[in-house]
Amino acid sequence: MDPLKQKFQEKSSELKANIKAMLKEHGGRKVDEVTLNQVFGGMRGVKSMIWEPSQLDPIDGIRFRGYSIPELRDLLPRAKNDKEPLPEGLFWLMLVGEVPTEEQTTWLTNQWTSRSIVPDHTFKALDALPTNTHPMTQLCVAIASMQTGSVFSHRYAEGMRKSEYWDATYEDTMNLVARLPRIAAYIYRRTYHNGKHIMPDISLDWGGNFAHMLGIEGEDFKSFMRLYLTIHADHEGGNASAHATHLVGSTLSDAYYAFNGGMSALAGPLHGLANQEVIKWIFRMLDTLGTRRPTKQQISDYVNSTLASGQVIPGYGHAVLRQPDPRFIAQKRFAEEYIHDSETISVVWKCFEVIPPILQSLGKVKNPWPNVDAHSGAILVHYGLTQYSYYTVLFGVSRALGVLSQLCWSRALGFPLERPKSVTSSWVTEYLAKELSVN
Ligand code: CMX
Repeated sequence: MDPLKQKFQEKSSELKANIKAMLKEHGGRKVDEVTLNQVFGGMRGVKSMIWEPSQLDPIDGIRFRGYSIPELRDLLPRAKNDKEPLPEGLFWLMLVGEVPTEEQTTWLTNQWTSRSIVPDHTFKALDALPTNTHPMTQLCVAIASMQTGSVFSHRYAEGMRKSEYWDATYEDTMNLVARLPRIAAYIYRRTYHNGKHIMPDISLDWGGNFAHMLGIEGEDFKSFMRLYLTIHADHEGGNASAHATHLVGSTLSDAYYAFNGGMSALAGPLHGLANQEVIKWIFRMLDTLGTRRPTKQQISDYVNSTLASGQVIPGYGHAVLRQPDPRFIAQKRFAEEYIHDSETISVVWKCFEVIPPILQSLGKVKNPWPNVDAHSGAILVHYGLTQYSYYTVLFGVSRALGVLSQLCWSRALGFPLERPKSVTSSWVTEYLAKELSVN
Protein backbone atom coordinates (compact mmCIF):
# COMPACT_ATOMS: atom_id res chain seq x y z
CA MET A 1 0.00 0.00 0.00
CA ASP A 2 1.35 3.47 -0.85
CA PRO A 3 2.39 5.71 2.08
CA LEU A 4 -0.43 8.25 1.68
CA LYS A 5 -3.07 5.54 1.39
CA GLN A 6 -1.60 3.78 4.44
CA LYS A 7 -1.72 6.97 6.48
CA PHE A 8 -5.27 7.67 5.32
CA GLN A 9 -6.38 4.19 6.32
CA GLU A 10 -4.91 4.56 9.81
CA LYS A 11 -6.40 8.03 10.37
CA SER A 12 -9.82 7.20 8.95
CA SER A 13 -10.30 3.93 10.82
CA GLU A 14 -9.38 5.70 14.07
CA LEU A 15 -11.86 8.54 13.41
CA LYS A 16 -14.56 6.09 12.32
CA ALA A 17 -14.29 4.27 15.65
CA ASN A 18 -14.33 7.57 17.59
CA ILE A 19 -17.41 8.79 15.73
CA LYS A 20 -19.22 5.52 16.38
CA ALA A 21 -18.55 5.77 20.10
CA MET A 22 -19.47 9.47 20.19
CA LEU A 23 -22.76 8.92 18.36
CA LYS A 24 -23.64 6.00 20.64
CA GLU A 25 -23.44 8.29 23.63
CA HIS A 26 -24.49 11.67 22.23
CA GLY A 27 -26.26 10.96 18.93
CA GLY A 28 -29.57 12.41 20.15
CA ARG A 29 -28.17 15.85 21.08
CA LYS A 30 -29.26 18.94 19.16
CA VAL A 31 -26.60 20.97 17.35
CA ASP A 32 -28.91 23.37 15.54
CA GLU A 33 -32.45 24.60 14.97
CA VAL A 34 -33.90 25.47 11.58
CA THR A 35 -35.99 28.59 10.97
CA LEU A 36 -38.42 29.21 8.14
CA ASN A 37 -36.00 31.84 6.81
CA GLN A 38 -33.44 29.04 6.41
CA VAL A 39 -35.96 26.62 4.90
CA PHE A 40 -36.89 29.18 2.25
CA GLY A 41 -33.46 30.80 2.11
CA GLY A 42 -31.13 28.17 0.71
CA MET A 43 -30.41 26.47 4.08
CA ARG A 44 -27.89 29.18 5.04
CA GLY A 45 -25.97 28.23 8.16
CA VAL A 46 -27.81 24.95 8.91
CA LYS A 47 -25.27 22.57 10.44
CA SER A 48 -26.05 19.32 8.66
CA MET A 49 -22.89 17.87 7.15
CA ILE A 50 -19.42 16.69 8.16
CA TRP A 51 -16.52 18.04 6.09
CA GLU A 52 -12.98 17.26 7.18
CA PRO A 53 -10.58 19.17 4.86
CA SER A 54 -11.52 22.75 5.74
CA GLN A 55 -13.78 25.02 7.74
CA LEU A 56 -15.00 28.55 6.99
CA ASP A 57 -15.36 31.32 9.54
CA PRO A 58 -17.41 34.40 8.52
CA ILE A 59 -14.70 36.76 9.80
CA ASP A 60 -11.39 34.82 9.59
CA GLY A 61 -12.24 33.08 6.32
CA ILE A 62 -11.07 29.66 5.26
CA ARG A 63 -8.83 27.40 7.35
CA PHE A 64 -7.52 24.20 5.84
CA ARG A 65 -7.17 21.67 8.68
CA GLY A 66 -6.90 24.68 10.99
CA TYR A 67 -4.33 26.62 8.96
CA SER A 68 -5.01 30.03 7.37
CA ILE A 69 -3.74 30.88 3.89
CA PRO A 70 -0.79 33.02 5.15
CA GLU A 71 0.18 30.18 7.52
CA LEU A 72 0.08 27.67 4.67
CA ARG A 73 2.28 29.92 2.55
CA ASP A 74 4.94 29.56 5.26
CA LEU A 75 4.35 25.91 6.14
CA LEU A 76 3.70 23.98 2.93
CA PRO A 77 6.61 22.71 0.82
CA ARG A 78 7.47 24.78 -2.27
CA ALA A 79 9.05 24.24 -5.64
CA LYS A 80 12.74 25.19 -5.93
CA ASN A 81 13.21 28.99 -5.86
CA ASP A 82 9.49 29.60 -5.40
CA LYS A 83 7.78 31.42 -2.53
CA GLU A 84 4.30 30.02 -3.16
CA PRO A 85 3.03 26.71 -1.76
CA LEU A 86 2.70 23.52 -3.80
CA PRO A 87 -0.93 22.36 -4.12
CA GLU A 88 0.31 18.79 -3.66
CA GLY A 89 1.17 19.72 -0.08
CA LEU A 90 -2.31 21.06 0.54
CA PHE A 91 -3.90 17.87 -0.83
CA TRP A 92 -1.78 15.79 1.55
CA LEU A 93 -2.74 18.08 4.44
CA MET A 94 -6.46 17.95 3.59
CA LEU A 95 -6.44 14.19 3.16
CA VAL A 96 -4.58 13.15 6.30
CA GLY A 97 -4.45 16.28 8.46
CA GLU A 98 -0.65 16.57 8.57
CA VAL A 99 1.64 19.08 6.87
CA PRO A 100 3.77 16.90 4.57
CA THR A 101 7.54 16.89 4.41
CA GLU A 102 9.31 17.85 1.18
CA GLU A 103 9.95 14.14 0.49
CA GLN A 104 6.26 13.29 0.92
CA THR A 105 5.29 16.17 -1.38
CA THR A 106 7.78 15.03 -4.02
CA TRP A 107 6.40 11.51 -3.73
CA LEU A 108 2.91 12.87 -4.42
CA THR A 109 4.11 14.91 -7.42
CA ASN A 110 5.68 11.75 -8.84
CA GLN A 111 2.55 9.69 -8.11
CA TRP A 112 0.37 12.14 -9.99
CA THR A 113 2.84 12.25 -12.87
CA SER A 114 2.74 8.47 -13.12
CA ARG A 115 -1.07 8.46 -13.09
CA SER A 116 -1.52 11.36 -15.52
CA ILE A 117 -2.05 9.47 -18.79
CA VAL A 118 -5.42 10.56 -20.21
CA PRO A 119 -7.35 7.92 -22.17
CA ASP A 120 -7.36 8.48 -25.90
CA HIS A 121 -11.15 8.45 -26.10
CA THR A 122 -11.27 11.50 -23.77
CA PHE A 123 -9.31 13.54 -26.32
CA LYS A 124 -11.59 12.18 -29.04
CA ALA A 125 -14.71 13.11 -27.05
CA LEU A 126 -13.35 16.64 -26.66
CA ASP A 127 -12.39 16.88 -30.32
CA ALA A 128 -15.97 15.95 -31.27
CA LEU A 129 -17.25 19.15 -29.62
CA PRO A 130 -17.44 22.47 -31.49
CA THR A 131 -14.53 24.65 -30.34
CA ASN A 132 -16.97 27.32 -29.19
CA THR A 133 -18.40 24.93 -26.57
CA HIS A 134 -18.00 26.59 -23.18
CA PRO A 135 -14.81 25.28 -21.52
CA MET A 136 -16.78 24.18 -18.43
CA THR A 137 -19.00 22.02 -20.65
CA GLN A 138 -15.86 20.57 -22.20
CA LEU A 139 -14.47 19.85 -18.73
CA CYS A 140 -17.65 18.00 -17.74
CA VAL A 141 -17.59 15.95 -20.96
CA ALA A 142 -13.93 15.02 -20.38
CA ILE A 143 -14.53 13.98 -16.77
CA ALA A 144 -17.60 11.91 -17.72
CA SER A 145 -15.68 10.22 -20.52
CA MET A 146 -13.03 9.02 -18.05
CA GLN A 147 -15.64 7.26 -15.91
CA THR A 148 -14.98 4.23 -18.11
CA GLY A 149 -11.84 3.71 -16.02
CA SER A 150 -13.52 4.03 -12.63
CA VAL A 151 -11.93 1.64 -10.14
CA PHE A 152 -14.91 2.05 -7.81
CA SER A 153 -17.55 1.14 -10.42
CA HIS A 154 -15.49 -1.77 -11.66
CA ARG A 155 -14.91 -3.21 -8.21
CA TYR A 156 -18.51 -2.54 -7.16
CA ALA A 157 -19.76 -4.58 -10.11
CA GLU A 158 -17.53 -7.40 -8.91
CA GLY A 159 -19.04 -7.35 -5.42
CA MET A 160 -16.69 -5.06 -3.47
CA ARG A 161 -17.21 -5.08 0.30
CA LYS A 162 -18.43 -1.86 1.95
CA SER A 163 -15.23 -1.73 3.98
CA GLU A 164 -13.24 -1.35 0.73
CA TYR A 165 -15.18 1.59 -0.74
CA TRP A 166 -12.62 4.09 0.54
CA ASP A 167 -9.76 2.26 -1.16
CA ALA A 168 -11.41 2.36 -4.60
CA THR A 169 -12.41 6.02 -4.06
CA TYR A 170 -8.81 6.88 -3.17
CA GLU A 171 -7.60 5.25 -6.41
CA ASP A 172 -10.18 7.15 -8.51
CA THR A 173 -9.35 10.40 -6.73
CA MET A 174 -5.63 10.06 -7.36
CA ASN A 175 -6.16 9.16 -11.03
CA LEU A 176 -8.65 11.95 -11.66
CA VAL A 177 -6.62 14.67 -9.93
CA ALA A 178 -3.47 13.51 -11.75
CA ARG A 179 -5.11 13.87 -15.17
CA LEU A 180 -6.92 17.19 -14.68
CA PRO A 181 -4.07 19.54 -15.69
CA ARG A 182 -3.54 17.67 -18.96
CA ILE A 183 -7.27 17.71 -19.73
CA ALA A 184 -7.73 21.35 -18.75
CA ALA A 185 -4.70 22.42 -20.81
CA TYR A 186 -5.99 20.39 -23.77
CA ILE A 187 -9.33 22.23 -23.54
CA TYR A 188 -7.52 25.58 -23.45
CA ARG A 189 -5.26 24.87 -26.42
CA ARG A 190 -8.01 23.37 -28.62
CA THR A 191 -10.36 26.25 -27.85
CA TYR A 192 -8.01 29.22 -28.14
CA HIS A 193 -4.81 28.05 -29.89
CA ASN A 194 -6.03 26.06 -32.89
CA GLY A 195 -5.35 22.75 -31.18
CA LYS A 196 -1.60 23.38 -30.95
CA HIS A 197 -1.03 21.27 -27.86
CA ILE A 198 1.97 21.35 -25.57
CA MET A 199 3.27 18.05 -24.21
CA PRO A 200 3.67 17.66 -20.44
CA ASP A 201 7.05 18.32 -18.84
CA ILE A 202 7.35 15.52 -16.32
CA SER A 203 10.21 17.25 -14.53
CA LEU A 204 7.68 19.81 -13.26
CA ASP A 205 5.26 19.68 -10.35
CA TRP A 206 1.46 19.39 -10.82
CA GLY A 207 0.77 23.16 -10.97
CA GLY A 208 3.99 24.08 -12.75
CA ASN A 209 3.33 21.51 -15.45
CA PHE A 210 -0.22 22.80 -15.85
CA ALA A 211 1.13 26.34 -16.40
CA HIS A 212 3.64 24.93 -18.90
CA MET A 213 0.95 23.02 -20.87
CA LEU A 214 -1.25 26.13 -21.03
CA GLY A 215 1.61 27.68 -22.98
CA ILE A 216 2.21 30.67 -20.73
CA GLU A 217 5.89 31.08 -20.13
CA GLY A 218 7.70 32.45 -17.11
CA GLU A 219 8.40 31.40 -13.56
CA ASP A 220 6.05 34.05 -12.11
CA PHE A 221 3.04 32.55 -13.88
CA LYS A 222 3.98 29.10 -12.54
CA SER A 223 4.16 30.63 -9.05
CA PHE A 224 0.76 32.20 -9.51
CA MET A 225 -0.75 28.93 -10.68
CA ARG A 226 0.62 27.12 -7.63
CA LEU A 227 -0.90 29.76 -5.37
CA TYR A 228 -4.16 29.83 -7.34
CA LEU A 229 -4.53 26.03 -7.27
CA THR A 230 -3.88 26.05 -3.52
CA ILE A 231 -6.28 28.79 -2.45
CA HIS A 232 -9.25 27.67 -4.59
CA ALA A 233 -9.07 24.04 -3.42
CA ASP A 234 -11.72 23.99 -0.72
CA HIS A 235 -14.20 26.20 1.13
CA GLU A 236 -15.82 23.78 3.60
CA GLY A 237 -18.70 21.55 2.57
CA GLY A 238 -21.76 23.75 2.12
CA ASN A 239 -20.70 25.65 -1.02
CA ALA A 240 -22.47 24.47 -4.15
CA SER A 241 -19.60 22.62 -5.87
CA ALA A 242 -18.58 20.83 -2.66
CA HIS A 243 -22.12 20.03 -1.64
CA ALA A 244 -23.03 18.78 -5.12
CA THR A 245 -19.98 16.48 -5.18
CA HIS A 246 -20.89 15.24 -1.71
CA LEU A 247 -24.55 14.63 -2.59
CA VAL A 248 -23.84 12.77 -5.83
CA GLY A 249 -21.10 10.74 -4.13
CA SER A 250 -23.48 9.74 -1.34
CA THR A 251 -25.40 7.57 -3.81
CA LEU A 252 -22.16 5.60 -4.32
CA SER A 253 -21.73 7.19 -7.71
CA ASP A 254 -17.98 7.12 -8.25
CA ALA A 255 -15.52 10.03 -8.09
CA TYR A 256 -15.99 10.87 -11.79
CA TYR A 257 -19.77 11.25 -11.53
CA ALA A 258 -19.54 13.01 -8.18
CA PHE A 259 -16.90 15.51 -9.34
CA ASN A 260 -18.89 16.16 -12.50
CA GLY A 261 -21.85 17.12 -10.32
CA GLY A 262 -19.58 19.53 -8.49
CA MET A 263 -18.29 21.04 -11.72
CA SER A 264 -21.82 21.58 -13.03
CA ALA A 265 -22.51 23.56 -9.84
CA LEU A 266 -19.26 25.51 -10.19
CA ALA A 267 -20.32 26.56 -13.70
CA GLY A 268 -23.10 28.81 -12.32
CA PRO A 269 -22.55 32.61 -12.26
CA LEU A 270 -23.38 32.88 -8.55
CA HIS A 271 -20.52 30.44 -7.86
CA GLY A 272 -17.35 29.72 -9.89
CA LEU A 273 -18.42 31.35 -13.14
CA ALA A 274 -18.26 34.67 -11.28
CA ASN A 275 -14.51 34.78 -12.06
CA GLN A 276 -15.27 35.19 -15.78
CA GLU A 277 -18.16 37.55 -15.04
CA VAL A 278 -15.90 39.87 -13.02
CA ILE A 279 -13.42 40.50 -15.81
CA LYS A 280 -16.22 40.74 -18.38
CA TRP A 281 -17.89 43.36 -16.21
CA ILE A 282 -14.60 45.29 -15.78
CA PHE A 283 -13.86 45.31 -19.51
CA ARG A 284 -17.43 46.33 -20.36
CA MET A 285 -17.09 49.17 -17.85
CA LEU A 286 -13.78 50.33 -19.36
CA ASP A 287 -15.22 50.18 -22.88
CA THR A 288 -18.32 52.08 -21.84
CA LEU A 289 -16.27 54.73 -20.05
CA GLY A 290 -13.73 54.90 -22.87
CA THR A 291 -10.74 54.77 -20.54
CA ARG A 292 -8.35 52.17 -19.04
CA ARG A 293 -7.86 54.39 -15.96
CA PRO A 294 -11.30 55.24 -14.62
CA THR A 295 -11.70 57.57 -11.66
CA LYS A 296 -13.41 56.37 -8.48
CA GLN A 297 -16.41 58.54 -9.38
CA GLN A 298 -16.67 56.88 -12.81
CA ILE A 299 -16.51 53.41 -11.24
CA SER A 300 -19.10 54.39 -8.68
CA ASP A 301 -21.49 55.64 -11.40
CA TYR A 302 -20.99 52.42 -13.38
CA VAL A 303 -21.65 50.24 -10.31
CA ASN A 304 -24.88 52.13 -9.70
CA SER A 305 -25.94 51.65 -13.33
CA THR A 306 -25.30 47.87 -13.06
CA LEU A 307 -27.39 47.72 -9.90
CA ALA A 308 -30.12 49.88 -11.47
CA SER A 309 -30.35 47.41 -14.34
CA GLY A 310 -31.20 44.66 -11.85
CA GLN A 311 -27.86 42.80 -11.96
CA VAL A 312 -25.47 41.79 -9.19
CA ILE A 313 -21.89 43.09 -9.01
CA PRO A 314 -19.84 39.95 -9.74
CA GLY A 315 -17.01 39.14 -7.35
CA TYR A 316 -18.71 40.82 -4.39
CA GLY A 317 -20.79 39.28 -1.62
CA HIS A 318 -20.73 35.84 -0.03
CA ALA A 319 -23.16 33.45 1.61
CA VAL A 320 -20.90 32.94 4.65
CA LEU A 321 -18.04 35.49 4.70
CA ARG A 322 -18.54 38.88 6.34
CA GLN A 323 -15.05 40.32 5.67
CA PRO A 324 -12.85 40.64 2.56
CA ASP A 325 -12.13 37.09 1.42
CA PRO A 326 -8.60 35.99 2.49
CA ARG A 327 -8.30 34.40 -0.96
CA PHE A 328 -8.84 37.87 -2.50
CA ILE A 329 -6.24 39.28 -0.10
CA ALA A 330 -3.75 36.50 -0.98
CA GLN A 331 -4.05 37.36 -4.68
CA LYS A 332 -3.75 41.08 -3.93
CA ARG A 333 -0.56 40.37 -1.98
CA PHE A 334 0.76 38.32 -4.88
CA ALA A 335 0.01 41.12 -7.35
CA GLU A 336 1.66 43.71 -5.08
CA GLU A 337 4.78 41.57 -4.85
CA TYR A 338 5.09 40.32 -8.44
CA ILE A 339 3.27 42.78 -10.74
CA HIS A 340 3.93 46.51 -10.91
CA ASP A 341 2.46 47.79 -14.14
CA SER A 342 -1.08 46.50 -14.65
CA GLU A 343 -3.88 48.97 -15.34
CA THR A 344 -6.49 46.21 -14.94
CA ILE A 345 -5.18 45.29 -11.48
CA SER A 346 -5.32 48.97 -10.49
CA VAL A 347 -8.99 48.97 -11.51
CA VAL A 348 -9.61 45.89 -9.29
CA TRP A 349 -8.02 47.72 -6.35
CA LYS A 350 -10.06 50.87 -6.99
CA CYS A 351 -13.21 48.72 -7.12
CA PHE A 352 -12.20 47.33 -3.71
CA GLU A 353 -12.40 50.91 -2.36
CA VAL A 354 -15.52 51.97 -4.23
CA ILE A 355 -17.90 48.97 -4.30
CA PRO A 356 -18.27 47.93 -0.60
CA PRO A 357 -19.82 51.23 0.61
CA ILE A 358 -22.25 51.21 -2.32
CA LEU A 359 -23.38 47.64 -1.62
CA GLN A 360 -23.58 48.43 2.08
CA SER A 361 -25.83 51.40 1.36
CA LEU A 362 -28.39 49.07 -0.30
CA GLY A 363 -29.18 47.76 3.18
CA LYS A 364 -29.83 44.18 2.05
CA VAL A 365 -26.42 42.83 0.98
CA LYS A 366 -25.07 40.86 3.94
CA ASN A 367 -21.44 40.94 2.80
CA PRO A 368 -20.33 43.96 0.74
CA TRP A 369 -16.72 42.74 0.44
CA PRO A 370 -14.89 41.13 -2.48
CA ASN A 371 -14.77 37.34 -2.75
CA VAL A 372 -12.15 35.07 -4.36
CA ASP A 373 -13.40 35.80 -7.89
CA ALA A 374 -12.90 39.58 -7.74
CA HIS A 375 -9.13 39.43 -8.28
CA SER A 376 -8.02 36.38 -10.25
CA GLY A 377 -9.04 37.57 -13.73
CA ALA A 378 -6.92 40.73 -13.66
CA ILE A 379 -3.80 38.70 -12.75
CA LEU A 380 -4.52 36.14 -15.47
CA VAL A 381 -4.96 38.94 -18.01
CA HIS A 382 -1.60 40.37 -16.93
CA TYR A 383 0.10 37.05 -17.74
CA GLY A 384 -1.64 36.82 -21.11
CA LEU A 385 -4.43 34.40 -20.20
CA THR A 386 -7.09 36.75 -21.52
CA GLN A 387 -9.76 34.23 -22.59
CA TYR A 388 -12.05 34.70 -19.61
CA SER A 389 -14.54 31.97 -20.58
CA TYR A 390 -11.78 29.59 -19.51
CA TYR A 391 -11.29 30.93 -15.98
CA THR A 392 -13.78 28.66 -14.21
CA VAL A 393 -11.89 25.59 -15.50
CA LEU A 394 -8.84 26.76 -13.50
CA PHE A 395 -11.07 27.02 -10.42
CA GLY A 396 -12.41 23.52 -11.15
CA VAL A 397 -8.97 21.92 -11.39
CA SER A 398 -8.15 23.31 -7.97
CA ARG A 399 -11.54 22.46 -6.43
CA ALA A 400 -10.94 18.77 -7.20
CA LEU A 401 -8.34 18.67 -4.41
CA GLY A 402 -10.79 19.53 -1.64
CA VAL A 403 -14.00 17.87 -2.78
CA LEU A 404 -12.32 14.60 -3.75
CA SER A 405 -10.30 14.36 -0.55
CA GLN A 406 -13.61 14.69 1.32
CA LEU A 407 -15.13 12.04 -0.95
CA CYS A 408 -12.44 9.64 0.32
CA TRP A 409 -13.39 10.56 3.89
CA SER A 410 -17.10 10.13 3.20
CA ARG A 411 -16.55 6.58 1.93
CA ALA A 412 -14.07 5.76 4.71
CA LEU A 413 -16.44 6.97 7.41
CA GLY A 414 -19.33 5.13 5.78
CA PHE A 415 -21.55 8.18 5.36
CA PRO A 416 -25.01 7.21 4.12
CA LEU A 417 -27.09 8.40 1.19
CA GLU A 418 -27.86 12.09 1.77
CA ARG A 419 -31.59 12.62 1.94
CA PRO A 420 -32.90 15.74 3.72
CA LYS A 421 -36.64 16.30 4.16
CA SER A 422 -38.54 18.71 1.93
CA VAL A 423 -41.98 20.14 2.60
CA THR A 424 -44.48 22.01 0.42
CA SER A 425 -45.37 25.64 1.05
CA SER A 426 -48.92 24.57 1.96
CA TRP A 427 -47.38 22.26 4.59
CA VAL A 428 -45.72 25.39 6.02
CA THR A 429 -49.02 27.30 6.00
CA GLU A 430 -50.79 24.46 7.82
CA TYR A 431 -47.90 24.07 10.28
CA LEU A 432 -48.02 27.78 11.09
CA ALA A 433 -51.81 27.74 11.54
CA LYS A 434 -51.47 24.85 14.01
CA GLU A 435 -48.55 26.42 15.90
CA LEU A 436 -50.27 29.81 16.19
CA SER A 437 -53.54 28.32 17.41
CA VAL A 438 -51.72 26.32 20.12
CA ASN A 439 -49.65 29.30 21.31
N1 CMX B 1 -24.36 42.72 -6.01
C1 CMX B 1 -25.67 43.12 -5.90
N2 CMX B 1 -26.54 42.57 -5.04
C2 CMX B 1 -26.07 41.61 -4.22
C3 CMX B 1 -24.73 41.19 -4.25
C4 CMX B 1 -23.86 41.77 -5.20
N3 CMX B 1 -22.60 41.38 -5.34
N4 CMX B 1 -24.55 40.21 -3.32
C5 CMX B 1 -25.76 40.02 -2.74
N5 CMX B 1 -26.68 40.86 -3.28
C6 CMX B 1 -28.11 40.92 -3.01
C7 CMX B 1 -28.73 39.56 -3.31
O1 CMX B 1 -28.96 39.40 -4.71
C8 CMX B 1 -29.99 39.62 -2.49
O2 CMX B 1 -30.91 40.45 -3.15
P1 CMX B 1 -32.50 40.10 -3.18
O3 CMX B 1 -32.91 40.03 -1.75
O4 CMX B 1 -33.09 41.24 -3.92
O5 CMX B 1 -32.63 38.78 -3.87
C9 CMX B 1 -29.51 40.37 -1.23
O6 CMX B 1 -28.33 41.10 -1.62
C10 CMX B 1 -29.15 39.46 -0.08
O7 CMX B 1 -28.19 38.52 -0.52
P2 CMX B 1 -27.10 37.97 0.51
O8 CMX B 1 -27.82 37.26 1.61
O9 CMX B 1 -26.16 39.05 0.91
O10 CMX B 1 -26.26 36.98 -0.39
P3 CMX B 1 -26.57 35.44 -0.72
O11 CMX B 1 -26.02 34.61 0.39
O12 CMX B 1 -27.99 35.22 -1.06
O13 CMX B 1 -25.72 35.23 -2.05
C11 CMX B 1 -23.85 35.45 -3.48
C12 CMX B 1 -24.32 35.17 -2.04
C13 CMX B 1 -22.37 35.17 -3.56
C14 CMX B 1 -24.60 34.51 -4.43
C15 CMX B 1 -24.16 36.93 -3.80
O14 CMX B 1 -23.42 37.76 -2.94
C16 CMX B 1 -23.88 37.29 -5.25
O15 CMX B 1 -24.75 37.11 -6.10
N6 CMX B 1 -22.63 37.80 -5.56
C17 CMX B 1 -22.23 38.08 -6.93
C18 CMX B 1 -21.84 36.78 -7.62
C19 CMX B 1 -20.52 36.26 -7.08
O16 CMX B 1 -19.55 36.97 -6.96
N7 CMX B 1 -20.46 34.95 -6.81
C20 CMX B 1 -19.21 34.27 -6.44
C21 CMX B 1 -19.19 33.83 -4.96
C22 CMX B 1 -17.90 33.12 -4.65
C23 CMX B 1 -17.83 31.79 -5.35
O17 CMX B 1 -18.65 30.91 -5.03
O18 CMX B 1 -17.01 31.59 -6.25
